Amino acid sequence: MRIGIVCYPTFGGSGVVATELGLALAQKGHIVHFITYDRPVRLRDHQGQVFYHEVRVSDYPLFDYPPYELVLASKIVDVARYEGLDLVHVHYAIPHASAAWMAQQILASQGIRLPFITTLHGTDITLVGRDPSFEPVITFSIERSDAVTAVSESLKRDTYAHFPVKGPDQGGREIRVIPNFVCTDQYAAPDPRLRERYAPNGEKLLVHISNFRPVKRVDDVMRVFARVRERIPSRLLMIGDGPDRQRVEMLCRGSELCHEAFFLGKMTDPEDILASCDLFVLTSESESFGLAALEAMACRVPVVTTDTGGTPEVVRHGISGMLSPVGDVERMAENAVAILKDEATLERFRQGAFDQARSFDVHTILPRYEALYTEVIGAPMV
Ligand code: GMT
Repeated sequence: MRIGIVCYPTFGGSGVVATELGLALAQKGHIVHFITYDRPVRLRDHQGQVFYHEVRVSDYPLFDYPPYELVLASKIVDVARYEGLDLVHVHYAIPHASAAWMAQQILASQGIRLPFITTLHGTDITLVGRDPSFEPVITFSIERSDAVTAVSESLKRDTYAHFPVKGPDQGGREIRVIPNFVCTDQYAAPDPRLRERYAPNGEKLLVHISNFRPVKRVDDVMRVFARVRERIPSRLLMIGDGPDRQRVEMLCRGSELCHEAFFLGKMTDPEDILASCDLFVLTSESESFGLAALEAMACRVPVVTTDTGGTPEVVRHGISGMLSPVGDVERMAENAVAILKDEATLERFRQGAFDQARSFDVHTILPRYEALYTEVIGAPMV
């Protein structure tokens, strides 16, 4: 198949999933065209099956707001016509789904059929998407997509709850759940040099990865760490960057934690570090899936997280990690200590994490996307 993928090229989970999906599809022989405004950060070298088309908005003085969505729609039209796309798969509804719909209409006027699939990732529904200034466009593009997927059952429920989208029982739109995935055979082994650098005295290594937005409650990560280190010698690695990083980093510098917490910034391939850690801490207010937690589990790292949105679909309490209410830092710290308290328990959780990650392996999930593509391409034009 010739597949167009539209996504954010940044470190966010939706861009990572879209990129890994495109790379995995290319490995199976499909031709993949990424259409976005910058080279996706996870787009590694490939073997001629993957193409990247940059969407560049011209800087005209009249534009207080660059019309990205229009240029994206034009680029989808261009790539679809000249590369003969069979379909386009957009990740994150805003503004990709409505741009794909616009491209579809333009192509239809030229006698070309281009089905599009929209994958909902989380904040496009639970946070940004709920803003009334976006709602009508999101509802419309969900209804007009040829197929819609959500990355968790929780996100599917949220979509029906927050948008006036009718379910299949009312003759409306079916949203299929296709969970995010990991390539479990690609993950790195622990690196003794990293442990030597960050945990030179055999401390336990806690790690957090996010975009440091308010929804991640990164202050809670620090609070959990402050409590854990009182009971178990430990260090914390903070990976990523975003609006709350500086404030939290300043708070940390002004406290006794400053020599035990390391802010490492954005990383393209965090798995090298993840594999050397003992516990992943994710304290989000809401999380439709928690891809970073799944990537940690694929590196045999158990997860302490909040019981919110899709996290219980990813992390099994008592097996691959532990769940507790949002904001309950005492409980999260207790959970962390319960996992880290002795090597046998930690090893049991490590194995549980890896086994659970394997149920989200790319080899299991990818065929579900391929089947959906085949179905959508073969469907009659409406
Ligand atoms: O976490 C973010 O805010 C980024 C966002 C994105 O779209 O890049 O992540 C969302 O999509 C990820 C991939 O499907 C999910 O793993 C994250 O749980 C989801 N984030 C939230 O729901 C907050």
